[in-house]
Amino acid sequence: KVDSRTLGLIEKAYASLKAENSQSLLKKHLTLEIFEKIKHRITNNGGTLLDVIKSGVTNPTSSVGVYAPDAESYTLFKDLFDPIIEEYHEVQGPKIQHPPQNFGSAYSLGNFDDFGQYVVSTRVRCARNLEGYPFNPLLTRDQYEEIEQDIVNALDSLDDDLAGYYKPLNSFTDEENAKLVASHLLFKSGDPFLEAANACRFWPNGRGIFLNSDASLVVWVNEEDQMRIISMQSGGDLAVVYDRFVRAVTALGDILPFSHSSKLGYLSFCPTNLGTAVRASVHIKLPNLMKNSSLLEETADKFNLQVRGSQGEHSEVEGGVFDISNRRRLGLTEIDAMVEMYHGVSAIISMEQQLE
Ligand code: ADP
Ligand code: CIR
Repeated sequence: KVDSRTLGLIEKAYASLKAENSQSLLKKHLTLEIFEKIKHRITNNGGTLLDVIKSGVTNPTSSVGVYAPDAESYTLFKDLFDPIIEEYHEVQGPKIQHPPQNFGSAYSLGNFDDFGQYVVSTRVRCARNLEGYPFNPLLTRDQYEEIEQDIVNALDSLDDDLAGYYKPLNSFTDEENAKLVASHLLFKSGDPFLEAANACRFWPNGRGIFLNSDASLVVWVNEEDQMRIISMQSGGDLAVVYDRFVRAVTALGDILPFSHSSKLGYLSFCPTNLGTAVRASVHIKLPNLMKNSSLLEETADKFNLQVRGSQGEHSEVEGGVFDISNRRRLGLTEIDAMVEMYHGVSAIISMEQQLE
């Protein structure tokens, strides 16, 4: 059971959640009944309901609002997590299920846009965490550095086009850092959602990025998740980007023990990234649809796509560049998530062309 001081903070957080105006899934699903049932609970690593809800309570603009301090929290606090997972991933059927991993064949996907008219660049990423460690808010500085070292050792074994080098975040000057963020290779510092979730302790220590020689394979270490494995390049050749992604994830998975559960698939800090943990996105220019944002939103929704801004989540659309990706990651296989995105983005491109 949580100590009385923490319980006081949990009660206070709940009261402020109830008082604030928020569209978050946290606010919607943390009913008084569920709150009373789970507020005393604590995981073996010391994770509490405060760790789960603090980001959403501190940031009323959250769309989701919860994070898991460790793998066990997904079971201990499932009365809150399950309805959020069901709604975000549009889980069909009476219970949450996730199929076994299936990367399928990259060549069931194609190239969006051979003439480079719409698609600026294509990116496929997944989240991975290491078995045996909790997530951000419960990690010690030593554990961050241990995880970093284990990942760097594994990255060292990548060869051919995947081979590259690791750079710790604390080795970058402010200018280098800003340049890498602007070119979409590096994560931002100071994300208010992560900060409130206690995910930025000891920053920038234990954090960094790996880049292969042409920056088409990027690995983020100890940001939101312990690993984000990213394949990206300019243009719209989704098949090539996905093929590289699958080769990198498979090679790293042969060495590193990824945190996984049969019900939820790959385990991640944010419940939106469970399951396949895959987000496949294009940066895309849609001048006609831009003039009709409700039509774009409606179409994206119909194809289970999510629209983000030009600098990622919670950013604005700049220069007419949208980030469009699959929204569901759990309850379908990797290749199904990719095909869903491929069909949806292709449909959006056709619609844009019809508006000419
Ligand atoms: P994540 O993809 O890791 O969930 P974000 O939405 O914050 O998180 O995006 C991370 C970075 O990746 C941002 O700089 C974003 O602009 C960039 N990005 C996303 N999709 C693409 C793409 N198709 N091409 C280039 N950069 C991209
Ligand atoms: C939020 O709740 O808005 C942030 N904690 C981020 C949630 C992840 N969002 C998403 O759609 N993948």
